[in-house]
Amino acid sequence: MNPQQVSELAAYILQAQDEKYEIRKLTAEKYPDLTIDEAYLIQEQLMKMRLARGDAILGPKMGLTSYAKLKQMHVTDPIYGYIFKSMHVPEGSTIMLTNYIHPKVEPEIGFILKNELKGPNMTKEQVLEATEYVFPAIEIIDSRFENFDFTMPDVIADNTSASGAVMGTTMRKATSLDLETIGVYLTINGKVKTIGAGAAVLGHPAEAIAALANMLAEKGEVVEAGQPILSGGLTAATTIAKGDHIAVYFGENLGSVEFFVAN
Ligand code: OOG
Ligand code: MG
Repeated sequence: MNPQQVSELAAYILQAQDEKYEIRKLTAEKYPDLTIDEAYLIQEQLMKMRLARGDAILGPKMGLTSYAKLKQMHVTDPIYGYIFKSMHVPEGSTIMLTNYIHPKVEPEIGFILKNELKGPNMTKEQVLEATEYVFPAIEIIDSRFENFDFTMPDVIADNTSASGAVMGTTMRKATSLDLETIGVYLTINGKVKTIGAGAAVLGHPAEAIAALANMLAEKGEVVEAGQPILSGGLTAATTIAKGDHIAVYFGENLGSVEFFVAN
């Protein structure tokens, strides 16, 4: 794949994201053999295009880190992408469905590091040592592909369906919680839709941050301190609709997060 093809595909995805319409997945027609490495090049190009127009990176995210997510999306491995400033949804605020294509929500545990993390061979223990706080979050994902259907390279090129992040204001020391047994449930209009526990994410959510550091190390990059990092959906994702009130509740005093969808 040459640089011009990478740019064309990034522009194709970005336009769908900007104008809120579904596109055919890249592997459906012209690029059935798209590789994971090529897909990350497209993601990187997409990122450059966003930065060039004044957007900024809020922090990295891991995706497809739980069995529930892998099974729901029919894929096999964790991936990473980036949450941008333009995707930030203030806690308790109301979003417009027209700003999305077919959004879904998932409960996540966020991390903020006090020290940068440099792979390879990063361990969960090293992640916990480097963690300043964990916080509760809801990610809004919105695949640009028809029917939310994609292969691994497609979803990587599409910046892991990143579309919105609602970050809770509760900040806890990671070492003060049991992040394996911590429970979580997500409600829509007061009805419980999904339930999970911290261990759903790679056995321990800090493993997702270690995996991020180890993947970034292949490119000579680090996980920076001070940025919010999402460790991946703890449960399958849930579709949202007009008028919904979405809330996520964590155990261990990690608190809750909520937002609304306008009518
Ligand atoms: C890909 C993004 C996955 C997560 O937390 O697992 C993700 C998708 O499911 O569309 O963000
Ligand atoms: Mg997610």
